[in-house]
Amino acid sequence: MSKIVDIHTHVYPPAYVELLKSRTTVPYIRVFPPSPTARLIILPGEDDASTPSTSRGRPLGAEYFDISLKISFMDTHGIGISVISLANPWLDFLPPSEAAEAAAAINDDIDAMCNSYPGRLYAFATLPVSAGQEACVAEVRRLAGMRWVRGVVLGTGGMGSGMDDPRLDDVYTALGEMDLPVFLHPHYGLPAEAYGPRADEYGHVLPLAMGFPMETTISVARMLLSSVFDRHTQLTLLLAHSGGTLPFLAGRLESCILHDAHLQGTGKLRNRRDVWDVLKTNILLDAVVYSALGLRAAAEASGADRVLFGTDHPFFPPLTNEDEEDGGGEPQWLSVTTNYAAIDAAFAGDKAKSAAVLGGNAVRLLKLA
Ligand code: 5CU
Repeated sequence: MSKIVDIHTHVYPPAYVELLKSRTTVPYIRVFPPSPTARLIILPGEDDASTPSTSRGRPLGAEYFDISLKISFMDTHGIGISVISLANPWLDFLPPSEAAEAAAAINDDIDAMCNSYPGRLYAFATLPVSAGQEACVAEVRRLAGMRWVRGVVLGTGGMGSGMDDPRLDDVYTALGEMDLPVFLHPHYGLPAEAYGPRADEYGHVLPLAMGFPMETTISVARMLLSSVFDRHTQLTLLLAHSGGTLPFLAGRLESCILHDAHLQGTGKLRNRRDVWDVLKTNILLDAVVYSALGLRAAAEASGADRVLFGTDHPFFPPLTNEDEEDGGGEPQWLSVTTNYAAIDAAFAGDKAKSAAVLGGNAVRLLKLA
């Protein structure tokens, strides 16, 4: 049987945890006495003292930084290989003068983690985005010497001005030349007003379920509108959460482009490749969408040979252990079993497609093993 590969699975290396502990504003780690539990506060808007405690970050368990717990999690869920990445907000917030050194240290740490479990862990590296294009290109070139690195993770902010920022051109060229995909991941969500009044009564649901996917969708739409994929035909983008809403909205995006007098008048998009072409050529989608319907849309948009299983570990842990059926061993995470069930249902009867999404696509596309 082919291996299951998890390409959406995060880690905060211990040095990053120390960095967050040393800070006093978001992103940071702090306790809220009288509770002794350290909480990880990373999302914009999460640090409002008037909100209920569940909105104030999440408890920081060892699963966020202890790589041996990643391996236990993999074993519990039958996952053979994980491609680990630093979680949000990466190094987006660092002063430019600190970013290059921090990125190199974190990438070395993550590569060493992979090396301690040879063949079970690979990595998407981090770039010193606040330090600018030269620093990013230099780090991309340095990644060539790292045995386990298979791409880079970037937030939708890019180098601070979005993924359609022309200053990213040299970075995209370097990544394309080295055949390193960008794992594009949301963090910032939508402006708070978009969630409307009383949003803080609803925990993290609106930013995570609605904000994250829309953020990714808008980011890729901007790349398409600014001809990034026409200039960088070698660039591969792996989109978190099955592309947000891109598979569903691709037709509308294409139609709006064709009907936009201003855009057409600029002539910039005259020789552009259409949205469908880019989806099937430059874009990979993870399978972290928790439904057969969402997965079918992803497979229809980019091809079942371009959809890759993921878990989002260590986020979305079980809230209780009550679901544990046999009362022994580690509990299965609902967030993972839901994704397995969705893959089963989406490709019912087509074992080859299920196996490809569960691992075969990742092994082939990321050259694992
Ligand atoms: O639960 C969360 O806040 C998150 C997050 O911040 N990043 C992520 O990748 N998944 C869930």
